Amino acid sequence: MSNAKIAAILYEIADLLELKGVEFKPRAYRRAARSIETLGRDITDYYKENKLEEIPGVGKAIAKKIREIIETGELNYLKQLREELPAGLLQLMEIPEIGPKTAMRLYKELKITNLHELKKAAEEHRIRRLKGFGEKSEENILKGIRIIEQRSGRMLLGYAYYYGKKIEQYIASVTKLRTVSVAGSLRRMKETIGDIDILVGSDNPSMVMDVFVSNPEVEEVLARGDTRGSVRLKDGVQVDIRVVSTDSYGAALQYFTGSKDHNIELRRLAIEKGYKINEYGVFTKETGEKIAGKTEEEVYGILGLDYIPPELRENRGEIQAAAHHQLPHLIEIDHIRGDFHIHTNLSDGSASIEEIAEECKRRGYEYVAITDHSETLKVAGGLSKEELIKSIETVRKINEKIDGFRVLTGAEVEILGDGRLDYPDSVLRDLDIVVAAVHSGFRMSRKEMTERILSAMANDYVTILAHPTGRVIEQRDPYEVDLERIIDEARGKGVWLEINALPERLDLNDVNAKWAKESGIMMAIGTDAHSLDQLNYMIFGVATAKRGWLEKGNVANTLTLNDLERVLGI
Ligand code: DGT
Ligand code: CA
Ligand code: CA
Repeated sequence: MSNAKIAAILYEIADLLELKGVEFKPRAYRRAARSIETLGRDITDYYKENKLEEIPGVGKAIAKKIREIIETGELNYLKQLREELPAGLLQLMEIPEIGPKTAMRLYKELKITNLHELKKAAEEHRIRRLKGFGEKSEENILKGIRIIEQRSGRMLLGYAYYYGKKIEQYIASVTKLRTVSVAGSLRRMKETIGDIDILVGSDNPSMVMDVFVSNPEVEEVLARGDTRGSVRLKDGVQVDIRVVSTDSYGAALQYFTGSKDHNIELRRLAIEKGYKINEYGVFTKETGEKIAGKTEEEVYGILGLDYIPPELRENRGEIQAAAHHQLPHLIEIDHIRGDFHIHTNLSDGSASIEEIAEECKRRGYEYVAITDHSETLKVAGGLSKEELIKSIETVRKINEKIDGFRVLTGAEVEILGDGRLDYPDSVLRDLDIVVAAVHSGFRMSRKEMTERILSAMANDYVTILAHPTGRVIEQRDPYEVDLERIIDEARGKGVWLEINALPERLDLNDVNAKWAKESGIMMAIGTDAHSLDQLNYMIFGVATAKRGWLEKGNVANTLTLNDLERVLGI
């Protein structure tokens, strides 16, 4: 049991007591926690020597608790406190605007129990309606949440992406340079991003740095050197920049794109071939002569490798494959001809079927499936049978008006607890696309959950299994499920597994998508869009597919409308 862990427990007690409105005690716990953190010696030594009470701030009561923690690894008192209040309330108090009293009010009046719910309430302007709150406090709360999201580690790809692109475009357009790119995990399109890295190739670095810090989005310049710098944007996002000479741009882009594991493997290969590789270029070991560095293609080429797309650079076999000219021909966004998962204003979305159809057509799609929620999911405006049948009629009328495009009828149908679907077969039969989904009862055993999903997949009308593992990134772990059996069933029944493109889902994820591909499964990307803007999430679905090594032929959205109609018999 480390000093840090024991201190953390005492801090948590302090916070919980504060929430409960207990006076004085929180301060005592914090004082003890702080002195344990900075003890400079292992606290278990004090324990063994029976000298815990010699630590500043540790009295009889706290010493007793520390002994319990060291002896049992747990603390009953903390358990009890935790049971009295939702754990997420503690996170609320990390926002400067929110003290214990406010946290309790948000809990009691708006039933907010964690940061996620707080964010939602602020975004939906429910907080400003509380007495004593206003628009300003709502804004401050949102700002506080963003900073915490930053601090607590990683941003969602869907969040970092727009900032990265904006800054990339700003620098490129002001400097007129073509050698400007995001790098790091963002260029690899990883599902979460630690910080945003920008790389610029230029022989005038001070000009580039001037442009970088002049971006109107910049709130604070954290560091500014000759060739590297760091800023914080107004929303709290941190961006790092490096400027390298143009003849090293390719080597630097390769190096700073990572991943680290990919780079380590590449360096090993370079050494094997008698070269040295770093962010400046590839050099011969003997004479130190530079033999590549201007472009990434050159760098990979000199090592005997085909060009490796950034999404694959995770050291999952891509270097081997590139050496043997066996890299996959990755799917691209331009291959996408339609979207299989959309919500309209008939359930909890904001756009009408017609607006969605027009927007999808404008994007060059050939089809879109309308998949509102089913009856049981009342919180999300699930459609009754009658409403669904009426919407099928609406779709038919739109299809009569619109040329060279087809709106597919569909539904995102709840998989009920016992594996039955939320509409009878007599209704499902009339739909072009049935997306089956689990939105409740996540806590089943692995066996129960697997059986539940398998029995839903056994229904002949199911086209797609939505977000197959149910995870929500950094909010909810995947439910317990035997994915191998799901994959087998999908292959046997011809059910497509979804790559749900919502930034907080990305489910299947990259690794599971690769597994499904290798198992011969067809996948379908669904944006799960609830507005026209969210149709853009297709980028993240495709990125996940690429990271899963998927080719055009592995993804149903690349089918032409004709082929799709033939495959589905619709
Ligand atoms: P992140 O920011 O945590 O989402 O992940 P990355 O991959 O963007 O990592 P970051 O920002 O620390 O560094 C950017 C890239 O720089 C990283 O992907 C690979 C390269 N890099 C950083 N440190 C090392 C290192 O120690 N060795 C090697 N070979 N490459 C490194
Ligand atoms: Ca990074
Ligand atoms: Ca970085």
